[in-house]
Amino acid sequence: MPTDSAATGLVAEQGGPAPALDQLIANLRTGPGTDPRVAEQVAAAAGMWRRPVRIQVTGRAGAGKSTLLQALALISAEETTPVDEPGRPDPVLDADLLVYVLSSALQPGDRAVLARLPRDRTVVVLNKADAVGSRWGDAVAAVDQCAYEMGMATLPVVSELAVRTRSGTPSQEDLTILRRHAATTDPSFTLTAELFCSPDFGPDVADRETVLAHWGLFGVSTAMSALQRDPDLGPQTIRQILHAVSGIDAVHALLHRRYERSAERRGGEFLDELARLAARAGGPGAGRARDLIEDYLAGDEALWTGLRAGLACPEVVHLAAGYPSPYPADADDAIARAQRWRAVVSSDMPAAARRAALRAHNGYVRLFERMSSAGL
Ligand SMILES: Nc1nc2c(ncn2[C@@H]2O[C@H](COP(=O)(O)OP(=O)(O)OP(=O)(O)O)[C@@H](O)[C@H]2O)c(=O)[nH]1
Ligand SMILES: [Mg+2]
Repeated sequence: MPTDSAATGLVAEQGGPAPALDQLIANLRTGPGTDPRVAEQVAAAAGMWRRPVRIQVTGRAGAGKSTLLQALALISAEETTPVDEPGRPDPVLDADLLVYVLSSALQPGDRAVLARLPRDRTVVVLNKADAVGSRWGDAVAAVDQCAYEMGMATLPVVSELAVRTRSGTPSQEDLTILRRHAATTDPSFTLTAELFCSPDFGPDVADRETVLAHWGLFGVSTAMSALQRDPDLGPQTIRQILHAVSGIDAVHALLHRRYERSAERRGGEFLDELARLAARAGGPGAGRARDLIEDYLAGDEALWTGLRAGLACPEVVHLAAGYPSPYPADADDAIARAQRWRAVVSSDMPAAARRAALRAHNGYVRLFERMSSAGL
């Protein structure tokens, strides 16, 4: 929740506490004009909205699914069986969010699977980026090619190194061994594990095997480059460098954003379901359920949920990309945003986009009202 919104008490965190919703369910259960059947339907819909976002990590056999999961430490994510396995059906990929792991490059089998996956719910991770070409730029080029070809967000990562920096820091002994060789100018030294451990480079073969086992070839060569420039770098700094080059933080950040977006979209589906329940709850002899639900839908909490769902809608998400926060800075910002979304509502964009824009518009109008009356 943005801190500035706490003052107005307007904004319920997505999937977080929703006092007005809890009140609605309580009123439907026990208040005047009770309708327990509708109460249970609303409670079930709220449960669907609030359930954790499901993440599946998939890809071909040996792509690095387990290693990536370990590097991300996402408890709610599950690894699927491998895709594109001869004689075996592909796993059912139906999670809210899919992480597709590539092993160094896009293979024809990957293309066939990716082409069937929903673009707005899939993130592609090019793992083993250390094994692509001879430098990081080669991995970035492969990532760009995949993003362009498949039209999906793609990031490079070295999961194996990220797992190592998650669980430990280089020891002083590791660094002593690496410093000893930091002056080695032979460019082939860190090219392969065999060369790195070759007796040609001195008698400390066992030491080099140990440090290689701790940090892998990519970790060793990255740490050596850093130590060549500054032999005084300490264990924590080397760990930070290795963690940074693993690329895992960018994957984390993207997944976090997609995770939020998925929850926000489900908020929109929840409001749609409430509107359906309200429509069905009317008619002769009906209690007050319809009025209660409609009051809730017109309230601040539901308008904020709708605003977030509107901004997260795939058809308009690019239009909201410039917002530092979904929450406006002040009343002027709120009304400027409302006007901009109003223009989208009356544009010739597809119906889903205009519907999302209407939700954003209505939310910003309400925030404008609250912010201007609160004198903010
Ligand atoms: N060079 C390199 N190797 C990696 C990287 N990530 C994983 N590996 C290696 O790739 C192999 C397969 O990794 P896993 O994580 O078991 O792959 P997986 O997709 O879970 O494999 P299955 O579950 O058998 O389909 C292991 O030997 C890992 O050590 C990486 O970033 N770079
Ligand atoms: Mg595995």
